[in-house]
Amino acid sequence: MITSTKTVPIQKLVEELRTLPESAFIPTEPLRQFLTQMPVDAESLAPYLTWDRQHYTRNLIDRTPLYELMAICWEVGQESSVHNHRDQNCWMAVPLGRLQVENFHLVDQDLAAGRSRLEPLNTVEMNIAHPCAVDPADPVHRVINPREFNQRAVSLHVYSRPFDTCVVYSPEQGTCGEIKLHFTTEYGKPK
Ligand code: 2CO
Ligand code: FE2
Repeated sequence: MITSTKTVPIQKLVEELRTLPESAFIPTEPLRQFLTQMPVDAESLAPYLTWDRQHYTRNLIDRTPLYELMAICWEVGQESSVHNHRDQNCWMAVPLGRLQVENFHLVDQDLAAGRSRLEPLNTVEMNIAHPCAVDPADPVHRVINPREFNQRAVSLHVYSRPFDTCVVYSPEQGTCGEIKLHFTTEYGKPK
């Protein structure tokens, strides 16, 4: 059986997120289900979509003290570093294309010494029907738009609370370090 859910404009998702109390951002499953029931119409994201052959772009849509919402644009073959989310919860929905999330277990890390050990856990696919939440118990991951998918992708990220730094890891070299995160556009305007 084919089931379809009507898409909503991004403004509708923003309105809904803004009604949520702090407690709605603590367990991950209810908000993941909420995103499943509210797939966003990719056309409504037009003001927030920017593309760069060198790096995925980060485009801020909304921010409150509780959460931030951004659109991330992935050219074919682009991927993020392996990274954490600073102990903040994260939900990702994919209004356009398909993406993989590769999850890792952090065995140990010494940030001051720049050393870490990671073990691969699993890889899951996200698409319009399947949003995902980062597992707070194993939050280290990378997002990949595999070359073989052969299409651009856009993901919507809800982070609660907002964060602007993260730790990036090299699983091969056993290194890690802190980086600052930057937006390409904010509220539809170049930064
Ligand atoms: N967390 C990365 C970022 O905010 C994107 S990878 O998926 O969460 O740049
Ligand atoms: Fe991430």
